[in-house]
Amino acid sequence: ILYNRILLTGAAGNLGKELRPFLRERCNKLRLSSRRPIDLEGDNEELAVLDLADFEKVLEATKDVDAIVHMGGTSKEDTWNNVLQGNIVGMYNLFEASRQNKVKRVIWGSSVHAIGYHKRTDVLEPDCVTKPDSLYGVSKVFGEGLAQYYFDKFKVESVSIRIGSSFPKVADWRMLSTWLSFDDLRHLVERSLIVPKVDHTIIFGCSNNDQSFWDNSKVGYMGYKPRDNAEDQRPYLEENVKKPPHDDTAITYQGGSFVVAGHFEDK
Ligand code: 15L
Repeated sequence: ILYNRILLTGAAGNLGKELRPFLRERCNKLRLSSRRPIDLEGDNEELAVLDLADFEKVLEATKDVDAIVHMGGTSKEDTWNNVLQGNIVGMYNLFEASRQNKVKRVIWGSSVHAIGYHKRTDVLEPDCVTKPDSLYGVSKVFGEGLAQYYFDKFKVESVSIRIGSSFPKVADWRMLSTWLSFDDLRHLVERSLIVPKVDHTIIFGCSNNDQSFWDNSKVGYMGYKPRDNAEDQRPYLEENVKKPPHDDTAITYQGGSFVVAGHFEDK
């Protein structure tokens, strides 16, 4: 047991679902937040149905919480209003509520899209210059800034995991560099919960990929030792997925297709 009560946001999302059973075993109470009601599974689960943009609800859901694993919000490029409500207002609400309720630590899913306009030939460290590739990426840069601010001023600790591509399998050629297996994701979240002092740490969320764009050696104190390697799935790509042309914008940059996606107008 790592903490008495953990709040998992985005509990019904792709990564929330992968983390839920694992977190359930590491706390006395796992509070799940989701925009829509979901069925409870373990007998130590409880539910908070809420929209992250609603501060009062977020304040209530963070009461008596020791740590937050925040996987909620918008997970792709979207209209400005959806990005604003889900990832900017939502992120502010979560940190402000954490300060008021004295939550010790927030671990959350930042993204490769915070640095997506770096070329794939660059090797990045966690303290590199940010280069968002979308409004979604801008919202992740905001989140990282907010996390740093709440640590510096209020000592709310946090880990911003810049998640690459966390999917069951390596599905395209870019993922040879960006893939994060679910096992490695769980290991990284566990390290983020366990390490005694994280201040505000930014760490790249990727497996031990031969073709990685990222170097986590400056945050070695996190003890993150990914075991999977996207390279093992190259045969699947060779057989099933067409190689993109070398001058494709979407493969020039680390953010892949997000550099060409959008810009969506609000309806
Ligand atoms: C992300 O940030 C998305 O949430 C995810 O669905 C993938 O698109 C990933 O980035 C990626 O770039 O592979």
